[in-house]
Amino acid sequence: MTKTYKNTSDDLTLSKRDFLKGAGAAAALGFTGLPLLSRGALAQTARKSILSGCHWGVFYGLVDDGRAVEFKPWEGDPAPSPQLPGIRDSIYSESRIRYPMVRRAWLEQGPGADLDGRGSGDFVRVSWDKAIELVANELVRVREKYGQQAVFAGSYGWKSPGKLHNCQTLLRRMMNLTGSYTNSSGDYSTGAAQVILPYVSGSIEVYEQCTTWKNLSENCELMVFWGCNPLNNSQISWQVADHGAWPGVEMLKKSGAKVLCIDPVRTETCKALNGEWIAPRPHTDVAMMLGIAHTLYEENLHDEDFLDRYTTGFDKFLPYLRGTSDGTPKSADWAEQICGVPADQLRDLARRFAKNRTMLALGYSTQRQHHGEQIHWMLITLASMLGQIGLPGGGYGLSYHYSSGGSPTHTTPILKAIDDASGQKSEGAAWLAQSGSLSIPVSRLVETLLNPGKKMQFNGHEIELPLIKLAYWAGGNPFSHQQDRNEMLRAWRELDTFIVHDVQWTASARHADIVLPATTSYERNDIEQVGDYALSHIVAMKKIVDPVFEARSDFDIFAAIADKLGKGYEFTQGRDEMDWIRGIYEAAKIEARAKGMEMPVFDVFWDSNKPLKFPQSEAAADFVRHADFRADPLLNALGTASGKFELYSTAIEKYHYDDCPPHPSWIEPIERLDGPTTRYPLHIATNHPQMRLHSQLCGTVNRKSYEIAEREPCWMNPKDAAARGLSNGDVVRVFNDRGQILAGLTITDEIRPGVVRINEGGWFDPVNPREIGSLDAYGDVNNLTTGVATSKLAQSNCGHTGMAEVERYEGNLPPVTVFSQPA
Ligand code: PGD
Repeated sequence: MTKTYKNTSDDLTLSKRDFLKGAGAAAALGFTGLPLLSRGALAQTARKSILSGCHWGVFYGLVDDGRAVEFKPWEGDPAPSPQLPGIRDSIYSESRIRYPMVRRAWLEQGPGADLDGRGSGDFVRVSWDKAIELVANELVRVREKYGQQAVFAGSYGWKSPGKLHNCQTLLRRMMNLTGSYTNSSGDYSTGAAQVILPYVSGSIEVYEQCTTWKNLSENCELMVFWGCNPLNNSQISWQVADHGAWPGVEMLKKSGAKVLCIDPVRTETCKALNGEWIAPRPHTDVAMMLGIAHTLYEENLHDEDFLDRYTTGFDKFLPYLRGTSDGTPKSADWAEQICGVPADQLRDLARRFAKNRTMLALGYSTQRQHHGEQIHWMLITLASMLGQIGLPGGGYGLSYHYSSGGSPTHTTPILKAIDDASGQKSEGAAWLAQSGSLSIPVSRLVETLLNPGKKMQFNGHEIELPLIKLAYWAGGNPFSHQQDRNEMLRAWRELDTFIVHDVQWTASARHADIVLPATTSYERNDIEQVGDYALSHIVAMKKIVDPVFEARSDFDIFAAIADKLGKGYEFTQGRDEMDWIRGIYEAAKIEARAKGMEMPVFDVFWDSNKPLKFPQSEAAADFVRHADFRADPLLNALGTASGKFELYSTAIEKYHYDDCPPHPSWIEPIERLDGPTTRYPLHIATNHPQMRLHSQLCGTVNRKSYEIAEREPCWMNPKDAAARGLSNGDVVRVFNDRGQILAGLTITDEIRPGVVRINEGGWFDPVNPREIGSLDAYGDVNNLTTGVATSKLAQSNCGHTGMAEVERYEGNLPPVTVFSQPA
């Protein structure tokens, strides 16, 4: 049955009339307030207001005389991101890439020339025709000389949303049509968890929907945010953000549920909910959880029925927990020595968790650490012992902090994106992108460049690291996201050629040999869904202004390269931008009809200047994670071998990995605060920033809201500052054996003593780019973090693992140069 839904002024809603009478009739009958920007209206107004959207939400671009003057939030956004001014500025800022550029030595002397000179800014402007020819010829040269695998196109990054202009899919589409390449698997966000969780709960789980905020507000008595900060991180989504976390947190606040925040930093969420703050030593949460689990068991507070019915392997985990297998009971007293939280408090937590309907909400940063696989496994073990998984308001949730997980899912068709021409499904998530001649774990490129031919264990099998001579990046910033910048610089010298498409002169673009200027999403048309979990609307990501300087869309760039290599038609299929977008919409329209809904015809949707809203069922509003499994564990068995939560994995046991045992375990990381082998006194927390998305928008006006003495801020507890004689606003040198950066000091008691916070995503700005280990003038924290992998199982990144020392910088202050055009 086709449903009719009420229109509101903020969004375009589904209508039966539209189905029956077609586009013209629908427009004539008019949805209330439709369209804000009819073609007639456009002609009459000098200032245009054009609906669009991006990672940060749905917004309007206000345009005067062809220039975007403001980005204004859409009326339906419950919590617009404060980052909007920077989004507008990303079109015009001083760090915008204007023209195709080639590194002079590479252009004049050929691939591989003067490798130390990468990053020194000596570029030559070339025409688009010349740039396309250089790229096409170099692809052919490298493939012929070294083999297809020598081209790396596993390009990882947060790019921009949009079902057409997904630059990573487009890169791989061009590569697949013209040959092959080495790909990457996994992602930097949840690389450890997404590999171990299929063994534990039968799916990657980290990106699954959580029990809704509404359900929490009605049923949860104790909400535990464990390294989990929705009110910062849900500003952005992989698609277009819906910001449902804000009303969600508000509901929780009104419900009066008790809130506990376990985090080295007192987060925005903790402050907004007036939560109780417990700050363990970073990287010791597994020990803390074990101490709580031990108390649950010793005080008989665990749920044996749940463990029997819904899990396997508790009997094999128990000897470890009780210490009968290794002589060390994982008691609260034992845990206190490691995590620094008093044993009595841990015992009290165990009792409170058991007594109340408790939701354990875990964030991703806790697994972006050495041995990061253990924590999600241990959390599920703890939640299993509490026996509340699948009950309203209880259990665990792994994405409350991400893309507004817990914001109820709407009934909607799923937009089908352009594909990578591999014949495999690879749209959307990076870990599904498996096309290419072979694939390496995403954070292992540096290791691969330094060790071609080396054999590596990865998730139960052996891979051989390929020889790579050309790396091609679009939509990512490896000189921001990869750990241990100086090791990376050494590795990059193994490459003959590094090609980057970007919008901004990021450190990656600066270290490239060929740099191609891409359009921002505001200079092209696209289509996307709102909310990774909510899926509440389909929104036209409309072009707000014409491309500036010589920027071209990645679609056009890759189409031109494919054409040069004889595959132009195969790449575009003879369709232009709007043909593709219309096709994507039409396919969704057919799917919607099969679900009993009728979407307006494309032109009505596109011209309405409103997002198209989809309905939400009562069941979705009250969704409880794993309720179906709890109700019927046979019919709704999990995807594990046993169909239950596996607290001991016989599959992992067979791998015999010394760094990933077959049950959740506390294993000392290579370095941590007060750790046995640690050489530096301060742990570096590399949180996600509040006023940019990773490194995106670092080159914009938003920086003015947080920079200190023009540098990235470094948070420090007053006790640590006093011990070093430091004052607020000092420029400090933060250093360890791996690297050194400058930063601006903020002294605050919202961080635990012994921990400093420098957000990830600051742009790398070496004072002497030719020198490995040079001081970074701005403050890219990945100079300081370790490049080791989490373990042989996931081979993921440890972006939060790193210890350092901080001192006042007494030398002449080097200027920050990374936000201007290269010399
Ligand atoms: P972004 O800054 O989003 O960082 O790493 P990622 O590489 O994703 O980079 C995206 C780049 O794409 C930007 O330079 C942007 O300008 C460009 N871009 C955007 N749209 C387009 C487009 O349409 N076309 C082209 N050609 N380019 C475009 C993020 C990664 O960092 C992630 S996901 C995580 S979770 C990790 N987090 C941490 C961490 O917590 N701590 C540390 N120490 N390190 C981390 N690294 C990881």
